[in-house]
Amino acid sequence: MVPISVLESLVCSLSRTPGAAPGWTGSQLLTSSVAGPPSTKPLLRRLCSGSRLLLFSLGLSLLLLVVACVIASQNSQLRRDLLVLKETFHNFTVSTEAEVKALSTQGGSVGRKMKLLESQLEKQQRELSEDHSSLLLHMKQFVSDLRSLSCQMAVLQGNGSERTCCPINWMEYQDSCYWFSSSGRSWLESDKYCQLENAHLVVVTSWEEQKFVQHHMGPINTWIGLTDQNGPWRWVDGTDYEKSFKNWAPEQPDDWYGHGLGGGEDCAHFTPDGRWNDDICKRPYRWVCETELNKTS
Ligand SMILES: [Ca+2]
Ligand SMILES: [Ca+2]
Repeated sequence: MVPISVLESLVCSLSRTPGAAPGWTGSQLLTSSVAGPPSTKPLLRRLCSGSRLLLFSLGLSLLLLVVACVIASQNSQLRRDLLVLKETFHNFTVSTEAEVKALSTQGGSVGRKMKLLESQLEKQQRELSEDHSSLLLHMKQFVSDLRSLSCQMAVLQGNGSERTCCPINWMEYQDSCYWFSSSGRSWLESDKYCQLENAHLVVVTSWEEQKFVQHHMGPINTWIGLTDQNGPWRWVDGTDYEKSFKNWAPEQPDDWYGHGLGGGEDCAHFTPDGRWNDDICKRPYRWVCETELNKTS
């Protein structure tokens, strides 16, 4: 395929022959050739020159055709390469998405396992901490028992004239020793039990002592060493009732006769909320014994 502009330029080249004056047309050339013998040679030259140009233009056209074919071929190859590239990219994208999904799934699984391990670890740490606390408590108790035992030995060797430590299974608090019953007896039997232990029913003389006893007995009726069986209210160890700590429940003591069991109410006890009430002394309530340290027993 030869562009029209190329052909036009070829024709123009034909019209411009060597030796011809600028501005001559083809018809002038023909007229000049048929005019006489002197112009035969230039005409042949012109003809020869025209054939070369024609061959040249044909060759050029062929070359352009070849170039066009090569370009078309390369274009086709490029399109095929592009298609292959697109397909490869598509495959790559699909496989990458699949891998990302697989990684995400694996990541979730690993995260769940990590959380499980963390919770197990926390549980074990808690258990270990509880065991440690329990062990410390037992150690403290063991040391306390040992001290108490050695103290008891010293008391026995020295005829027990002075109490410097609490008996085994008694609890020490602010210069006193306490023993908490786990069964119920009447007030009189409870008082007798404590006396046999060289102690007395607990005498509560402060809010701290009230809370201590309450804490170790729990919410349950508990006899204390306060009675008005033989006159006015008195503490069993002689502590002044009028001047000392009190924690009566509202409208108590009321010496109530309404129970119909004979008599009123002459013995004091902790009610489940810790406040005091007077009740019939023969009720089987739990009790607490107390003995003071560093005191001749
Ligand atoms: Ca006391
Ligand atoms: Ca009462």
